[in-house]
Amino acid sequence: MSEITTISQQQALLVAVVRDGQDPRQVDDYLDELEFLAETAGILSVGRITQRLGQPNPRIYVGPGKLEEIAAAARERQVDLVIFDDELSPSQTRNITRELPVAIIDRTKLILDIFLRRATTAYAKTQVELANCQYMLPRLTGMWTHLERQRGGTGTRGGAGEREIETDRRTIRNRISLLKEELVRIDRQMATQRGNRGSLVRVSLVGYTNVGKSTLMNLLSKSEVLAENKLFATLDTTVRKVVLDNLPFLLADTVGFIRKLPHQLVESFKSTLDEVREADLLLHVVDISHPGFEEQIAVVEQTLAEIGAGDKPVYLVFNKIDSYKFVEKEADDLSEPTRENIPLAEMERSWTTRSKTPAIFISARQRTGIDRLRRELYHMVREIHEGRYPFNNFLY
Ligand SMILES: Nc1nc2c(ncn2[C@@H]2O[C@H](COP(=O)(O)OP(=O)(O)OP(=O)(O)O)[C@@H](O)[C@H]2O)c(=O)[nH]1
Ligand SMILES: [Mg+2]
Repeated sequence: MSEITTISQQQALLVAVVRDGQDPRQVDDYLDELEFLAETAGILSVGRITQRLGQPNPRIYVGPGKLEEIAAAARERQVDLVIFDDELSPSQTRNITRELPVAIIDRTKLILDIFLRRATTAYAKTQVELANCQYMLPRLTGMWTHLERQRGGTGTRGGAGEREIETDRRTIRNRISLLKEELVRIDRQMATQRGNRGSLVRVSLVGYTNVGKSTLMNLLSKSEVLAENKLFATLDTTVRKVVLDNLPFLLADTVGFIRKLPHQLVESFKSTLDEVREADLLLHVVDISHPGFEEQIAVVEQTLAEIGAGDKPVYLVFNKIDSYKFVEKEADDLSEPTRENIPLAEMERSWTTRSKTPAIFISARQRTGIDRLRRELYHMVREIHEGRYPFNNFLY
């Protein structure tokens, strides 16, 4: 939906709270990710401000002194907005808006804005608009909305009276019921479509955003799904029939996951994710060149559990081995080895032997390991198929 604030070509300050016990390197990774999210939304990040706290301040997210520092930095650098790395509560949003000279946006709204822009099909648009309305409803005061703009409001400052806000709320509530009805209708249609797919084994590509799921989909199914170096390039599930050595199965490419994926989005993408929930096998794609890949695996596993797909058989596909960085440790360096100090071969050995989950190391870009991936996938699909149809030799 284009009516609600979308932002472009603006400059922003990034703000994050570092929880006690969090490794500063990890916080850097988090802010890199927030910067990448901002970039995907067309926003240039010009500075980062962090504060170490046990928990974010319930009233204003950071401490009062820190908020003054942020206000001063925003003025000095003449940024257009401040981005917070967590979802702010409606009251935090109001309180912070009062203290800062520029507009604010939180991680959830940033992700919602990216989804709003990237949604192309009617289905994805409906899902995203619903999530966005649910997010906006309790935040109508203090946030700049299209409704304010329409009546010539004052930009970032809430100038609307209580009555007008009540009208806005009613408008949004009505819109929410309409969107929900629309989704129920499409859901029914989609369920029928899935039902019509018959008895083929279903495999779903899942994983963190930007790890190479669509690239792999294109490689395995010879299709042309959009793959690019942006977060959330894929919002709609694409399903293709793939045939390996006479063995046909269905392969689905799905929306990527991310840390703190807004719950409104998970909720409204429920049916898109039904494809994952109903899959026989998940290809969990991991970007091994990303410094935080282990945490990304955990985020994906947690999200899978949340949508009720936590107990599916998984094949771990470690992608992007071509950009894996290895830094040899100096002999006199006695510090704990970090991930960069582990050679790829050792990483591979430990993942393929240590876990019960089958794993493979590949590069979709350079096509390394793809034949082996096809072979192993063939055997897994075949096993599922034979388990289901013991008397069917599936040579169609
Ligand atoms: N270096 C390297 N880059 C890769 C590889 N595979 C994919 N990429 C790049 O990674 C970026 C993301 O690829 P996608 O296939 O769009 O990733 P995705 O997981 O579908 O991402 P979303 O749909 O946004 O969740 C693109 O720029 C790809 O070219 C690989 O093996 N090595
Ligand atoms: Mg994709």
